[in-house]
Parts: sequence; structure tokens; C-alpha cells
Amino acid sequence: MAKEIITVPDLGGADSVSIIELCLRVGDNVELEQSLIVLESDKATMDVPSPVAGSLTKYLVADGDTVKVGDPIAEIEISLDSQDSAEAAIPETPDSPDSMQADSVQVDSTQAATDQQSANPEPSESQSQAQEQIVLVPDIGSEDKIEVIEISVEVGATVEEGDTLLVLESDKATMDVPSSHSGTILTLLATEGDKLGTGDQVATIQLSGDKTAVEESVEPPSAPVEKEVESSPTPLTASSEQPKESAPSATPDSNNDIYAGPAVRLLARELGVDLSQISGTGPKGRIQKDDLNNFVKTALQTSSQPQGNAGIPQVPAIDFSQFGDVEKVKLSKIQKLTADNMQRNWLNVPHVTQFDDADITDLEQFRKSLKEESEKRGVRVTPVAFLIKAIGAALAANPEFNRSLSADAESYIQKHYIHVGMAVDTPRGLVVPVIRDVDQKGIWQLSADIMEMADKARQGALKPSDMQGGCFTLSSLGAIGGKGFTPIVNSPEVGILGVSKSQIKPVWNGSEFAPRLLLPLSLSYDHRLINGGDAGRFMTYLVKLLGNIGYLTL
Ligand code: CAO
Repeated sequence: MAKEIITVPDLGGADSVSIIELCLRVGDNVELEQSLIVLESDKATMDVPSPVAGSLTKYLVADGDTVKVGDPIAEIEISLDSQDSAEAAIPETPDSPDSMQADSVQVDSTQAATDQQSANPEPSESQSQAQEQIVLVPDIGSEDKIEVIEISVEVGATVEEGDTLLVLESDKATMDVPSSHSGTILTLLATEGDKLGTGDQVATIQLSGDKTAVEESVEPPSAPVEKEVESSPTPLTASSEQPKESAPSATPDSNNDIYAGPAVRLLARELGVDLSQISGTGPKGRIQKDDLNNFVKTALQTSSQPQGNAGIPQVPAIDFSQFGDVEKVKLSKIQKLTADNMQRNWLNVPHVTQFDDADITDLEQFRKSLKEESEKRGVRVTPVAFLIKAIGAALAANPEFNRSLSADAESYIQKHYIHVGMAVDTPRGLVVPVIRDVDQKGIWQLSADIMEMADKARQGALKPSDMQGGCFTLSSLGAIGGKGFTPIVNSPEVGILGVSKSQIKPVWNGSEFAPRLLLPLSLSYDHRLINGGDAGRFMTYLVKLLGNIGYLTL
């Protein structure tokens, strides 16, 4: 397959121009006449269309480079099925003066405007009236009338010389018509959809009070013409034969689908706005200056609203001393870590909490029966040891609670070990040491582990490894009190059991109410990995184990 080096075409008199946009990526397919790069001089912005169809094998320039006529731009591998058309197009490569006809015409129009307007002896109507000026369409390089696709100013607006008043678009080019003077728009003499040609009236301007403007307005006919020449129409995005819908392009990362004029593109670049984020309200979805302004306005309004992480409104700072005596105390490292973890887990995990009561009348009777032996062994046996033992058995029977979601949320990790974290309340803050392999340990061993970890936690002697590897967490507030609470999942674990204070309550046994010791349980779970059914089964199994500790021996 043949390769074609595309070069900078005739620039219509400009010595060198800057590359402001690379429209494609290496490897992209290139249509005949599709824009390869956008060039910008001080007077014009123009697309350089490809004279061949194929695949872009490399760019030979970079964004920001300055180039002149004939400089190589890109290498294109010409596609086989377009060889014929490519060959037909090759004579029109940019080296040929004819190749960039539309661009040349547009760029030349700057000069042509000079020529024509210099030759035009007619002063504008209002030049006889002090301080008013009618702005005309300068030479657009064609006899044809061109459609007005955007009125860029409003009556009453203050404009500087060179500001765009309206935008014209043919099927070959889009061009801004700039104001020839500084001042205030008195009347607009064209509307969207009108067709205008060279010399047609655009707007009446009340000239600014500065001396120069006033002097210009009363100058003989040739003088204002000179002035207009300096601000002749800026031919833009002259993509020869390119359909309007795909004509202009914007930033390199979002180029080909954007439909906007060069003035808007330039402004967007200056403001750092990605035009692909804006919906155009102009004809055929063209992005207009107002669209860009509205986008920026909305973005500024949104960003000026006080927001915290993930766009959540922040709690306002309050000077509490206005209400009474206060002191400010620094959070400990543990408290800060806990705060971060809690917020992260609360925000990331869709929580559901399920409640039930376990009848631990028999369990407590059994535990109390161990008292003597406990003292002998020097091990304190509390309900927490039974809870951890029961959790281990429930995790083994319900392995979906022994999973973690992968970081990319594309898979889960099934754990084949059972380590249970135990929340410990310490003066320094909340810590969660992990009791390992709980499914392989009996109540004595578990009680010893619980004592050891709780002591270490309270003394601040836990090592990081003591707090890692948990599959599930127990948060027991039973010794403290409360009827129930909704614990926050200790992500990436997917479940946590909250235990409140047991109480004797009347329970109907089929013939009468009997006093039973009920332990309130609350199971919070990550609803991304755990369904209500899973949670129901886990909780029911747990309640069964705690109500009949014989099952724990099975
Ligand atoms: N209902 C009623 N009494 C309970 C109970 C319950 N659910 N759980 C424990 N108790 C009783 C025990 O029976 C024991 O009393 P006896 O000595 O008379 O038998 C006493 O409370 C033991 O309390 P403990 O706190 O010393 O020991 P523990 O094994 O029950 O708990 C630990 C250990 C580390 C879990 C606990 O000390 C702790 O720190 N809990 C707080 C956990 C926490 O802060 N969770 C919130 C996390 S989110 O903010």
C-alpha cells in the first residue's frame, strides 16, 4: 500500500502559521477531505483536509508547532479501495496551489477584502452622521450569498473592533464577521437564516466616545475602508467539500463530532473548556458563544457551592464559642483513621441492616456453669466468645458472607479462612483486632484470644498485623447497653454483627409466656454482594446456633 506525505498547503500569503489542533489519532482511518490539522495565523484559522483516504500512520508535526507552506504534516497509508480516488486527489495535494481552494479563497479573502474595499468608493450610510457606523459584510471571496448561522451580539452590547458580530457559513467554510469599530450595537440588520453577501449591512454601531473612533467616523470614504480591512472577516475551518455536520473540530481528545465555529473554539481553548461536553443550540446542533457562556456560568455556580467529598455538601463551620465556653481538642490518629474509614465505608457500601433476637437463656446458663473452671484456667468467658464461635460457624455455612468485592467491582474474592474482627472500645478510640481461624478453636481458646486482643487494644499494643485479615466483624455493645443499632460494614468485609444488651423478656412457648433471655442482634451487610435472602439465612442460622449451643459442637 502506498504512503502519502501530506504537506502544508498554500496559506494564502501567510508566511508561517501555528498548529492549534491535531484532529486525529495515529491509526485512525482518514476520509478524503477529512481534517488532519487546524492551523491558525493572526488572521485566520483553517482546517487542512486530507487529499487522500486511508489510515494515518504518523503525524510529522505536533500541536503548537509553527509551519510554512510545503512542510510535511502527516503520513497516510492510502487504502486500496480508495487508490483511484487517492490518485485522483494526489494532483490536488497541498503543494498544488489549487489544492486548498476553499482555504486559499478564505485566506485570500483578507487580501481580497482589502482590494475590494479599497476600490469601493461608497462610504457607509451613517458615516455622515457623527459617531454612527454601519458595519458591512467584507469581501467573502465569492459572489454567492451565505447563510447567517449565528448572531453573536445583542442590541445594546458593547463591542470592540474585531469582535465577532455574526457568523456566516457556506458548505465550504464558516467565517466570523467582525466589527469594524468599537462601540455599542444600535441595531442588528440581519437575523439568523438570512443570506448575506459582500457589502451587505450587518449592524449599526454607536461609536465609542474615544477620539480615534469619532475621527474615523468622519474620515473620507477610503479611510474607514482601511479600518475595515484590518478587521476583515476571519475565514475559519474552511474544510473543502466537507459536509457541515463533520466540519469543524475542537480539542484533540474530542475533535470530530464537535460542531462549533472558530471563535467559539478559540474561546473554549482559552477557558480550558472541552467543547464535547456542551450541547449546541444553534442550527444542526452548532455550539454557539451563548452555549459556551452558559456552560461556564453553570460550572462556576456549581463549583462555588460548598461541597465536600463526592459532591456532598459540607457541614458549615460554626463558632461554638458564641453559645458558651468551648475548647478545641485534636483528634487522635486512631480517631482520624476511624472517621476516614467510617465515611469511606458509609459512602461506598449500600447498607441494609436486618434485626433479630437470639434466645440465649440456655447459653448463659451454660456459660455461668463454666465459672469455676474459668477461674482455674484464668480465662474469663463472656458471651462474646460464643458469639464469635457462632459467627465462625455461620460464615462456614453461608460462604457468601465470607467474600469481598474486588476493587474494580468486576469479581468477588471467596475466602477459605475464617478470621473475625472484634470492635474494642479504648480510650484512644475504636480498634478492631482480628481473632484468627475461629472455626478451628473452642470456647476456651477463643476466650483467651479475646482477652489477649482486648488487653492489647486497651494498652495500645496491637500490631498492624493484629488488625488485618478479618472476614467479618463483631461489634458488641452488650456490656454497655442499648436495644439495637445499625453498625457500619467494615469494608471490604461484607457483613458486621451488632450485639446489644440481653434482656429477659416474656416469650410465648405455645401454652404460656415464659421468661427468656433475649439477645438483640443487628446484621448490616453490603447489598452489592449480599442479598436479603442470604442475610436472612445467615441471621436465622446464627439465632439457631446461639439458641441451641449444642449445634456449635457439630
Ligand atoms: N448483654 C448483656 N451483658 C453482656 C453482653 C450482652 N450482650 N455482652 C457482655 N455482657 C456482659 C458479660 O456477661 C460480662 O459481665 P459478667 O462479667 O457479669 O459476666 C460483661 O458484660 C463483660 O463485658 P466486657 O466488655 O468486659 O467483655 P466482653 O467480652 O463482653 O466484650 C469487648 C469485650 C472487647 C467486645 C468489649 O469490651 C468492647 O470493647 N465492646 C465495645 C465494642 C464497641 O465499641 N462497638 C462499637 C463499635 S462501632 O462504634
